[in-house]
Amino acid sequence: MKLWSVEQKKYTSIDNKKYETLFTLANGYRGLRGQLEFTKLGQKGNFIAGIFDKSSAQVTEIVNLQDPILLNIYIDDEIIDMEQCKVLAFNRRLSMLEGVLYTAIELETRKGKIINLKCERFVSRNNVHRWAAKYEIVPVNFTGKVFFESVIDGTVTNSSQDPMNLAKHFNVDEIFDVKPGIGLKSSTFDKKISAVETTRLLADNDFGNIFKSRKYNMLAEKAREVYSSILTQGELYTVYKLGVSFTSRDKIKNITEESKKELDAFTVDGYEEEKEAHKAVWQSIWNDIDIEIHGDDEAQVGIRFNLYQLASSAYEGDEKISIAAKGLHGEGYKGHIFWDTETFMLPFFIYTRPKVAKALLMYRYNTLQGARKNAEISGFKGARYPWESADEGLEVTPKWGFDYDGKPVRIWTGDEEFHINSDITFAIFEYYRATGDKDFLINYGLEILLDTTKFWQSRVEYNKKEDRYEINGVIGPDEFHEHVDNNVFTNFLAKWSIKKALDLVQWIKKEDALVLKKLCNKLSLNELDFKAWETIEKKMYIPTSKDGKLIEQFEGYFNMPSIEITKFDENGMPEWPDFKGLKIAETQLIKQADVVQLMIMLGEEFSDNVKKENYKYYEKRTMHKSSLSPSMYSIMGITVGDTHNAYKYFMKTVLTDLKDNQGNTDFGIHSASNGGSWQTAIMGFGGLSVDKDEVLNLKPWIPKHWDEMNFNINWRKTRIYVSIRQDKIVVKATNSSKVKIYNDEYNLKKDEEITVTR
Ligand code: IFM
Repeated sequence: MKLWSVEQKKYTSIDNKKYETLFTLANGYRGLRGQLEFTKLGQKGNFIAGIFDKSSAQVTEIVNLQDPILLNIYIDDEIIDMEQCKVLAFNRRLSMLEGVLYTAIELETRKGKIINLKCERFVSRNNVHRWAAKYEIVPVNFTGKVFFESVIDGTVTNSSQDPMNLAKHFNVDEIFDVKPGIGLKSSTFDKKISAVETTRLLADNDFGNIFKSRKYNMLAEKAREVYSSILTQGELYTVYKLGVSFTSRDKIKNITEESKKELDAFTVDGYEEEKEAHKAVWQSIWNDIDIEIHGDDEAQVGIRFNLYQLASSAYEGDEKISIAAKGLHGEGYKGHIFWDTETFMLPFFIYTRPKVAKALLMYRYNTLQGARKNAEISGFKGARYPWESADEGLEVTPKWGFDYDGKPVRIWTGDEEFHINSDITFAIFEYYRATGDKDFLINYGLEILLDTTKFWQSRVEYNKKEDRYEINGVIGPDEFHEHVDNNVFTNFLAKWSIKKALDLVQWIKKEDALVLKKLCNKLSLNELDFKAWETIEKKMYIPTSKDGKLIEQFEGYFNMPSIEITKFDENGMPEWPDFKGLKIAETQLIKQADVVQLMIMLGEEFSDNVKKENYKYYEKRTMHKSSLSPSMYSIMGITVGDTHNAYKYFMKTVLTDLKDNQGNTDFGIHSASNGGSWQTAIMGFGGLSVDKDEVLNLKPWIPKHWDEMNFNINWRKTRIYVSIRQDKIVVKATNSSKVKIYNDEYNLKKDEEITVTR
């Protein structure tokens, strides 16, 4: 169990927000932050994917909806409250295997009454509309009256602890009595998206109901039902809170009625039955996604935590939602979707749960209209995906932020971080290459590719003097440097993407010429455009050093003062060097992997020597101020045979939230670093890559103190099992397949296990 759990052993209210993030329960449809019922300190969160609103906020943001979790327990007139009672025992444990949060506490009230509580909570994966909690209660030293007060709180706001940004995003439309049970229906201000939460308290003990009397109230924006009971000292009592949620996004006629019906059905099925079904779904998810690490418990729990959070954040049942940078775990980055999804998380889904990968890519297809609008607004053609995206694909990056003194700071990423377009097209090919899903490529991927290429065509600038195409005034992945010209990451991927579009045009002409005809019509494209694309692709400028070995992150980068990192903190991460009176942006220090990121994404485009030289150069200048960075350096280090930092970067990534090493776990999970953790394990330690001839290649290296690492991946409808030990590699496939191990080719027969010794 230890290797499947995340535990909190001590209660300190200052840590509540962090643990609420770590203990969030989510099923991709929705996320409920792991707030403890018995405290008011923290930042509650009920997010349903796809529900965004702007109204009085700075930009469109994910809506923190009415809170259905609240349960107050009173012993006579004393409320059970962590801050008012003496905490005699405390333990919280997230079982990642089951997707269940367990809480065990013993509290003594100010009048000396001791109560023992064992609680469970889950957000169902079996039926995404259901969630539930169970409370086992023992009055330790008293017999007497206890009240159970269940509340749905409609007073919730976003940014509740940030006075300048506090905003309410919904109206409470209806509060109702489900007799028994309560309901609250809300609707967002801008788009009038309705959400209904209904809950019911049940006291289903061996001898039946323990509730004596019930009272229902509507208190302003809160729905409330209270039950009284007489509890006997030393006896065990069980109370359940069942919850059901529907929204108008579910395309159901009457969501209030549906919610009541579903609550009855849930009551009939019962808590335990739903929990078992939920656990069974998690078990099957784990069969797809687990990575076993033997010989390093911290790494084992760490990697599972990241896999768990990725799987929790996605839902294949809705192709109009994607995973936010902070998952369904908090309001950080306003619930916006970044390149984090395609570049960091998607590989995990492509290789373990391809249906989810497709749904995530469909979100981009379904937001193409917004991307077209972005291009138009900024004076370009085609489709320009937003750097930060919400429900429509429109650019929602805030234009301004504020520094500590309240001084406005212009945020340029939404204006200049163009590489998002190619991050998406890159992901489309990654998906297609691993799944062979032609239907997706023809009906959706192709349109994205053509329209984003049309954008590049209008965005590039021709430099007559140098006879080359340039992309100027951009921000690359390294966000320390703004308004730069010819960022290699941006230019190289745009060039790669244009080439892919041209290849695809040739391919579709043979495969299904009608599709191309229709698309040319729809997107106003013709052969002259394709000719222009060819020229742009050939003449795209890629800055390098004079000897061609070092890639210059952007034009002029090598002329800036070179300040190297020489000091590291106790975790081996860089400390700020002396800037010698310069601003960061005036130095070669970078925030996160940029050139190295490119060499990982397009590994086959760069020689081993180029990778090595660039890794060495940029590692000394990368501050890893984004959680997206260390994983990329871990993978590249292993690739170029410099393994001395690989484990350190891996642990930094997998423990990003568990150790809160970016200091902002309070605001949500770091989803990209969840994805980076998977990539480091599989592409770094597993050494998985795909050759130019599209054969899987494994070149594993695992840290000396690991005994073995085992995982599964899906490759073109075949599941491949890989076990890496210090002295050998064991591989097995569910269909006959070809794999390379350290560049030697093996033809696996169906279900045959091969062992390659090192
Ligand atoms: O997308 C990232 C970006 O690369 C660095 N800043 C945080 C963003 C969201 O995670």
